[in-house]
Amino acid sequence: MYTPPATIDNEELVEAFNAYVALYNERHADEIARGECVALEPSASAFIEKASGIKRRHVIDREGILDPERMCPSIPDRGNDQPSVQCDMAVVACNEALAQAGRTVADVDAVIVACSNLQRAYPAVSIEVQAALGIQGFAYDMNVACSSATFGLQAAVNAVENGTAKAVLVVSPEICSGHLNFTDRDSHFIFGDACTAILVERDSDVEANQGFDILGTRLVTQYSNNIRNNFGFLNRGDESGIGKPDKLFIQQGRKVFKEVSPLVAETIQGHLSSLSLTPESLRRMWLHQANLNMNQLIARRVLGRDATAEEAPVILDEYANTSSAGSIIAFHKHKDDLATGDLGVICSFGAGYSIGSVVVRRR
Ligand code: CO8
Repeated sequence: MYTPPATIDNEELVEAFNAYVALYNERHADEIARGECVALEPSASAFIEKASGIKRRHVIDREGILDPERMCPSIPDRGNDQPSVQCDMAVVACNEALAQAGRTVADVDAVIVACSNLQRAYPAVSIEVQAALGIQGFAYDMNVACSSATFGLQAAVNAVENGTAKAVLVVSPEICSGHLNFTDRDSHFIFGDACTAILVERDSDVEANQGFDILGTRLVTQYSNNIRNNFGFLNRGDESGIGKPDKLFIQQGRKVFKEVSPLVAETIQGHLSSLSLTPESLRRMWLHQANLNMNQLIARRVLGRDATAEEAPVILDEYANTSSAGSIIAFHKHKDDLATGDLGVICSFGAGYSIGSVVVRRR
């Protein structure tokens, strides 16, 4: 994985948010007094940690986010002859994945960039990453929001199984700070930035005791407007909508929590059962990292009891929600203690709604 070096803890984020709120309320004092405008309310770090489990987040840029006059990352535009920000992140993560697998770029013939937001429409970021790494073959981008990485894993498994590729890099450069509304009290604390990469190869190409077998993948989608972002190429067709909150991340957090949690638990249970496995046989669940309470509820529903921190590890405190990278970061940081034959499930969930379950076994 690639982790941006800069971090923002809850106290720093709340201090900047509350300075923005004071400025806003001061500047709109007359309209607020006349009842034409609603005064903004301050945020609180104690609420953030209790409601979400998040303590800090890594970000591409701190200064812009913490500037009460700006409230968004400051990421300078780059010329077309420079690598894009997402390409830079992806190359670091891919090189680490290859080194861990004992492979070189010559062993890889496909790249899938799977993430929530791409920094441009075209050319595909994945093709830029492919060129930057020097990989022969093909590449494409895909987006299924928080489930991009697990859906990307299934696409990679399909390619390896049907022979269109022999080894596929699935890379998720998530710059969530780019589309988070840092002036929205309900969600300003939710996201962080990171990039993960996974190498998927044919079973016969992997040495004994190396990596994980993918026993199966299961994808589920169900349409919902409860997590939405209307930013897109048609925005300029109606200038009145430009800059409105719906052109960034918006959600009905409570509804998401209530609707998605049971769906995720059912998906994992159904997936395990289709593989003739039981929840008791799981050594670990690497769940999507959006909300600590949500993960505890899902793990409890799957296992029929509370999960230990070892059974359902949490990286939210350090990284916040990194969209599709979250469950893969949990996997990356909490996989080395597994013994040959140990079973686990990587499970993402998020906008769409979309759920991706990947059952793996330590080789
Ligand atoms: N500080 C202090 N108080 C606050 C704050 C704040 N910052 N925000 C809200 N409050 C108050 C509210 O006003 C409310 O007060 P009252 O009870 O008096 O009305 C009280 O706290 C409770 O508010 P909520 O009901 O909103 O709080 P919740 O307990 O529901 O917690 C969460 C909010 C943390 C957002 C929670 O609902 C949650 O995490 N839900 C799950 C959401 C989820 O998993 N979403 C997944 C989205 S991620 C995804 O799919 C990827 C999308 C693509 C990536 C986008 C990148 C930007």
